[in-house]
Amino acid sequence: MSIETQIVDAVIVGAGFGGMYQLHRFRNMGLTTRVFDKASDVGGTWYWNRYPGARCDVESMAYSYSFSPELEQEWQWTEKYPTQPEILRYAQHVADRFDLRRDITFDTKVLSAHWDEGVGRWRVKTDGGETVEAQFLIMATGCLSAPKEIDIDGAASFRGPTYATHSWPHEGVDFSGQRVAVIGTGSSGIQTIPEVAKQAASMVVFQRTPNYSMPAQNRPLDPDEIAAMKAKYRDFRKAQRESGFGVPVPQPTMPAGMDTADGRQQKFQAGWDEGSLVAILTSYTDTLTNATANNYAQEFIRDKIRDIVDDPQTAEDLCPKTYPMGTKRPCLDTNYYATFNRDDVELVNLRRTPIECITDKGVKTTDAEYEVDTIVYATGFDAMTGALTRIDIRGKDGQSLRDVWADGPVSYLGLSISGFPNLFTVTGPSSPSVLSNMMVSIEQHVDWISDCIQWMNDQGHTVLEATPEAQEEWRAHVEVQGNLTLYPQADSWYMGANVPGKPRVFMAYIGGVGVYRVVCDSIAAQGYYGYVTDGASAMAAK
Ligand code: NA7
Repeated sequence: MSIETQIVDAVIVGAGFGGMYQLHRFRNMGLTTRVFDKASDVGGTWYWNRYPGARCDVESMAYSYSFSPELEQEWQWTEKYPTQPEILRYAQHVADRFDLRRDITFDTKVLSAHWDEGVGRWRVKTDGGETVEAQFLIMATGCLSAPKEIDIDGAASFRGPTYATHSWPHEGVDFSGQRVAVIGTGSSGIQTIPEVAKQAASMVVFQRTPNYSMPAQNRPLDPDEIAAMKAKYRDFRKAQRESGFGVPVPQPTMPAGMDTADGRQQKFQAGWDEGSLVAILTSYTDTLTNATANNYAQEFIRDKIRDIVDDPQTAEDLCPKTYPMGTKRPCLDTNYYATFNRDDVELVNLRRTPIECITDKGVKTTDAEYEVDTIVYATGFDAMTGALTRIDIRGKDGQSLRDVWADGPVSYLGLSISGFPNLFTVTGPSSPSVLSNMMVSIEQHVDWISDCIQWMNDQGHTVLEATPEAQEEWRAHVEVQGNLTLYPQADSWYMGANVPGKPRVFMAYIGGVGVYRVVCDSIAAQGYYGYVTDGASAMAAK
């Protein structure tokens, strides 16, 4: 049976926080919209990443939508840092409150999206056999949503159950009495290791690169502080939008080298006690740009690790030494380092003894075979580009996004790609995205995209495309900005370095969300500088 092709104004791929807000905006603009998501409900990253200990590293009252003051006032967060179940409940509440689900098709993957120049529409095909045509295509597919494939030999031969942090079973996992291996010590590993260790009979943690982590200092929220924030929410939101990371923090006043050793110790200690991802990074003006300044912060964290961890060799193995602090995503934890003081937890340093393969019984390194009952993979994502290139996206002249990005992603503002008309990426590569509070970046992108489409409709334009020249101008700017920092020195997922064969490109804009917003607003105010549009005569295409 063939299903008739539906024609709508917009297709949105993804029903996480980006896709949900975009749908809400489009509805208010009167656009007919279809949203597709492979999950069975809203929530995006928070739908999938249900591993024990999963929590946001941005404070709950800051990691929430600002577009509805009523929503802001009625929702009650319970902890300083929200857990995954609480964030998912929030997403579900938003879906209910704004009646979003009626335009979202769940359990459905978008397989391809091809631009049809003749009619000026995207032809979108799903694994449900449906074809939808849309004037606009919005990719709200998330920055960390395409899991990295397991690149360890023999993974399929293990006879016990395996779990991946990025797609955790909804019913949870009981690790009681189990010998558990955890592979990966990024943010997901660092959050889940202490929780699983509490349950398991024993645990072996396989660490390739140690991370800089700080205690989250999480705690229940006090009713008075909730009320105080709700009273000043409008001002707080403004400060978020104008900040660097989407989290208002005091501006640093001096380079680290100009402070005394005691002064530095006090500032770093204050950041450590505060339990904030950016506090130590923003203690000085040059922590992310000057190797010596960065080393002060590194040493502070390494000393903390040595203080917390009893066994000197384990402590040294947990100390990151091969890249500047902050250039791989730093982590917040709850009892991560102290977990290695448990008699039933062992750390294996894969730099000394690399994994050779997974066997039927467990994990084999160059030194030993570790027999376990269960393996947990916390091995990360094909970040920033994976969710986009895994869909067969073809723009003008049939050119494929995979080919266009073969040497690394290029994009105008992280919003548009030359050669791909009427396609917008929410928090795409070369926008601040992962270097910011995602909620702030998502709302800014969705608002900008919505305003742009409104402008097109008002002007009678039906097609808009970034020029190659403007895209190159932005690409070069992002590269220059990145090269002023220490970020390119790390083998991070920001650089694509975690996925074998992926081109090495710094994929985020480091100028800060406040500056970036000014740039985007200026581009809009100039009649969308860097874009070409069709004339009013092309209205017939719709
Ligand atoms: P990350 O941060 O990419 O961490 C993945 C971890 O898995 C990291 O420690 C990797 O070591 C390790 N890894 C990956 N592949 C292997 C293999 N083959 N062998 C051993 N170890 C491996 O992903 P997360 O899910 O923790 O966090 C992603 C983001 O989500 C996080 O930054 C937050 O923004 C939210 P490596 O460092 O590559 O040596």
